[in-house]
Amino acid sequence: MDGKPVRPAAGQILHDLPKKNMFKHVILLTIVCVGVWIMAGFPSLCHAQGDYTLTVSHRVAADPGQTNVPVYLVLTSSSPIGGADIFLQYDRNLLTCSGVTWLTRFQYIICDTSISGKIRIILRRHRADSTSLGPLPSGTDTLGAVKMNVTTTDLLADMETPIGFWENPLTPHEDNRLVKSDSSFIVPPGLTLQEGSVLIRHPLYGDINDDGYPYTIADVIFLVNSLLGNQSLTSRQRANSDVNKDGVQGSMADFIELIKIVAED
Ligand SMILES: [Ca+2]
Ligand SMILES: [Ca+2]
Repeated sequence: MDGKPVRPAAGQILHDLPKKNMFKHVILLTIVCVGVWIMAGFPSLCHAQGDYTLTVSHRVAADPGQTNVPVYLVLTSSSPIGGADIFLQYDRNLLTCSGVTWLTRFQYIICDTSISGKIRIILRRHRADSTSLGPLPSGTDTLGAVKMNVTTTDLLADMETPIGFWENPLTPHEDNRLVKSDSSFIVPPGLTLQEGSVLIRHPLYGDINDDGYPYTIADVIFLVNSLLGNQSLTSRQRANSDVNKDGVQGSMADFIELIKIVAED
């Protein structure tokens, strides 16, 4: 009445206090709930969209001249998969594809290795007129292995050569893709493609018995026994036996070159 602000009674303050605290608690609870949703709910939302990866074996060690070196194709998927289209490319000057073996069953397989440096693969778990093989369950499967023959050329040092995924600019769709059980496709970036490689180890020429010491009497004896058919060589020993570096391993010409160098020492 006298114009002064009316101070709330002590009882009124005590009555308002729980309401204010409750308001704060509601805001706090909302923040916590949103945080929990982001931490727990959002990742599951990503998972629902799917995690799909095609991986080629990385740094597969091989020797010059080695044949049928397996380079594995691995599929990881977060939902069932009915098939895959894969287009690989590699350096045809260093590697040659000698074939493909399958470790996962498919009813329909096309594997075209006729173009040097390219491998085109089409895999389907079941034909349109058959349902005897269901889709691959989610998880990780080794689909198969591309087998590679390695050049015998002297590369002067260790060399890692990639085996990657290729997209043909002339095809109207992605060449690398997965087929879901509802016949829809999963393509990059939804599908991660991890390229692999072969690591070609440089030989220690002249070290036929692979003991770390080249051009010794023991190496001569080892190569003689190999030429006589009494000694089989590992891929490393065969690579080391190309003493004259002409790309022909363990030949009579290599033996003559080996004798010459050992005699000079
Ligand atoms: Ca040796
Ligand atoms: Ca040779």
